[in-house]
Amino acid sequence: WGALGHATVAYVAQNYLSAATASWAQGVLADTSTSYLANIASWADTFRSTTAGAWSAPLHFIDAEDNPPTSCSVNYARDCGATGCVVSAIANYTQRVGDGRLSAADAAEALRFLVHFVGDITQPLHDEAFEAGANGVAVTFMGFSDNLHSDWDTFMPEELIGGSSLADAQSWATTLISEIDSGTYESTKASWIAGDDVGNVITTATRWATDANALVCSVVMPNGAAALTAETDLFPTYYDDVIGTIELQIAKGGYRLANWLNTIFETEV
Ligand code: DCM
Ligand code: DCM
Ligand code: DCM
Ligand code: ZN
Ligand code: ZN
Repeated sequence: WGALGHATVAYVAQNYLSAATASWAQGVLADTSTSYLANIASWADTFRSTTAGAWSAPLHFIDAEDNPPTSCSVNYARDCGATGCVVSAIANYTQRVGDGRLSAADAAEALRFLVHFVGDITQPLHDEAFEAGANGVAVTFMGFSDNLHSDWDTFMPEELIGGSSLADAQSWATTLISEIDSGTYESTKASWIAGDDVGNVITTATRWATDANALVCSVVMPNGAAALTAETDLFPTYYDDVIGTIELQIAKGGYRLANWLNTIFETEV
């Protein structure tokens, strides 16, 4: 996701953190503001673009070597490369953030990475190898010639919300929280976190990746990528078809992140 998506995941998560987990996270991050998770949600994207942080670029995704739209799947042994992937990164930083022996700087870094990667893993194209997560799928959206990945990460969410500031993210999060509490997602939210186990992170995060990867076949490119490249403009028909899934995945990421951090705090810190 882009900055808007990551900050929205963070604000949704903040709403569901226990008071004790929130205090712990504020202490780790040395930020007692009301945007303590949102403020750091995109740090990992800034870091990976630096020379010192280039090693972390593969940790934002898992390149599932499947065959969309015919067949979607994630296989950790097949798909997580030697340099790591979003699943192994979530395992690493889940362990590190609960490890009291780390320096304050390393603990803060672990939490910044974890907040970001639990967001990225819900973006279907971060769980797909085809054309590097569809970065190589040329499309037109709102008159711009861009690629399908950037439309999912950034331009379709921004079209929905009308901006990418923290205030925009907070406003989107408020809407999603009300859908989680008493709306569209009320009856399915339990399934988003069912079986999540901080003691079996690879299994848990592979399930998260598999859930999002399935959407590549069913929602992102149900008729293949060439059909999208051939569209005159993805707006409005394709956008209307997929924007509900984008909202679902952002809500899911935030709700899952909160449960994950609450559980880490209760069981490991
Ligand atoms: N590091 C990491 N994951 C690990 C071990 C280290 O991301 N399992 C990172 C944290 C620091 C850097 O590597 O950015 C150096 O770590 P250390 O503090 O262990 O020297
Ligand atoms: N990305 C991905 N899968 C890949 C390569 C990249 O999901 N195989 C993501 C990471 C960024 C975006 O695509 O969110 C752009 O990556 P880059 O700047 O490395 O092209
Ligand atoms: N952009 C894009 N696809 C869109 C909207 C914008 O590729 N649907 C690109 C064009 C510019 C950059 O994003 O390179 C910033 O656009 P803007 O000035 O519209 O924010
Ligand atoms: Zn991306
Ligand atoms: Zn990322």
